[in-house]
Amino acid sequence: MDKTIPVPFTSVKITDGFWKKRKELNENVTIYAVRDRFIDTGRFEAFKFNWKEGSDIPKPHIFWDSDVAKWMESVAYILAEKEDKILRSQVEELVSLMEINQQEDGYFNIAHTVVHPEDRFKIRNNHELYCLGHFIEAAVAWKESTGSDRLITITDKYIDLVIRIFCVERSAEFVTPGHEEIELALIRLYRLTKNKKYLDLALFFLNERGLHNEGLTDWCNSSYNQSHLPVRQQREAMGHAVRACYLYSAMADAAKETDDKELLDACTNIFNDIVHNKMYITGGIGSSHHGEAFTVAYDLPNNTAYAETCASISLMMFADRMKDIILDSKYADIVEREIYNGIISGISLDGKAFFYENPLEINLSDRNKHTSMKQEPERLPITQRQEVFSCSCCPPNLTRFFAGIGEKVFSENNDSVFLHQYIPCTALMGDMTISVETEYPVSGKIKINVKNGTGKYLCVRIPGWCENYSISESFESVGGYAKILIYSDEITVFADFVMEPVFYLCKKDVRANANKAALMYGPVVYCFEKFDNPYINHWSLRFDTEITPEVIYDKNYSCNILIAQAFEIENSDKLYYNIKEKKENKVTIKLIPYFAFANRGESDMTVWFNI
Ligand code: FUB
Ligand code: ZN
Repeated sequence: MDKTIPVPFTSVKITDGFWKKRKELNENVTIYAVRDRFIDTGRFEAFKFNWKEGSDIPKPHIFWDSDVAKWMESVAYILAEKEDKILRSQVEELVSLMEINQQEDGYFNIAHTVVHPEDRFKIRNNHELYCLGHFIEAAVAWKESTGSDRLITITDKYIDLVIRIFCVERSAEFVTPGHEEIELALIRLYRLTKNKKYLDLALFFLNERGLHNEGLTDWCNSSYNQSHLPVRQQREAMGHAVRACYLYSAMADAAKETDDKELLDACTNIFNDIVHNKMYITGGIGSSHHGEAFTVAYDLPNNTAYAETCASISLMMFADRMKDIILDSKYADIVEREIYNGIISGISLDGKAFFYENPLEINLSDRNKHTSMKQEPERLPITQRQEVFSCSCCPPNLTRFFAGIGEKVFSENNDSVFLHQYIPCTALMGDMTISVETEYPVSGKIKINVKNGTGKYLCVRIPGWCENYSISESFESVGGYAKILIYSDEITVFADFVMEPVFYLCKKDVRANANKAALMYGPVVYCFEKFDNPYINHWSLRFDTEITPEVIYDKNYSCNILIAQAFEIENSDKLYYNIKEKKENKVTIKLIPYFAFANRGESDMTVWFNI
């Protein structure tokens, strides 16, 4: 294994550009917007444990705890860079309520204490261990950011109870969690504390999965929560996409911590299955609403794409972990695909509203067409983002993603530092300081200054999309990275990963994309919105792939837009007509970054065009 360790968010300061704007929006708007919706819906109030049958406050839901935990984790990352007394005191207030309401034996779960205590550790899909996992992640981030142990103390006590009930007494009515998350969280806690009991519990849950005939219910097969096989025998991505990728992330972590090649082999096979067979060009995964799940290879419909925002975040997490175990730039390439497309399409440009599902095509005429019926037969994704959902897992997953993005930039080992994501920043690694300047993803020009790293190597990722590049220093190409010797106390490296609009085709097995192309510029996927092309139906176009689209910077998106050439078929008076009567007109089409769709009202949209 080629192991590296991510340079922590506490050591990386984002200084400029696309991500600085996104981070500031998160800190100034989104974190408050999500908090306010969580207050309105009763998620914060629930921490008072004061719900009773008949009371007029909202009834706590089984995984509200996790929504708030992710919000707390987000605040931890924010506080590492910038003091915010309001956010800090709100988290401290929640922690105080947790201290007060934690049960004597260590248990902490709101719904399973005040709503249905009789179900404690009885129903596998009830998310108790999932919620604990998110509290553990919040506890780790809170400790790393603020130095406070308060959340760690709470979660440690609860973990001791879980060890007793699940591993020693085996008195719970299931063996492994119905929604994975605690496994990766425990390994995070182990890495922070070096306390082996956390790693052992994570390994217990991983090793027991698939051995107990669990998971099969009246509504799902055991593969829904990846319990169909022991984890080391799994080769394909199956089931609920977020559950799956949280599990695969933990498997990668465990493989790394224990040098388990068999487990790593399962991870590499599953990763390849996802990216070769089951992933949208935007990085979206889990193509079906039914079970929020992976289906079969090449089933990637565009207009019904589920592609949950959390699922993209979870694949980014999996890929990001793999990049720290295997020296192959394809892993950081997927992180990049996610962060510029399938993750951030989940949030509006004003930072206040969210998509849970991220379709790749919208045809408004598909809605309300069954005029004689009360309900549409087909379920389609919503067309405008919402401020909150009854199941609101995605918004706080986004707040923690933006706040913690710094940790995705670098990783290091004894002799090298790896630059994976091109984000303007300064990072401190011991005595070494690295600063990155770039307008990425507007351009692929990067300036990297390294101080006090003499004798080490700087390895910069050569993006998978890039056909032409230059690097100012001599380098050796290793695993898709340019490996450059840092030969003096200060060196400055200039890299130019030439960005050009590129038309992409899709493997012919994907029926939805037959004879179609999508446009990318660097890592960014583009889309057509009728809003920009008001008199044109996207399905009546044929793109002229011989003419390279024009690239124009648009400050509304902090990104480029593309102007492409196409042919539009002329309409006919007749429903059916002889092909000899076919006429086409040249048209100019404006395309915007996919992540920015649905920010100006409802509109037809597509990522894939006829060619
Ligand atoms: O079940 C908890 C979260 O809600 C999942 O991770 C999401 O997919 C949604 O089901
Ligand atoms: Zn979600």
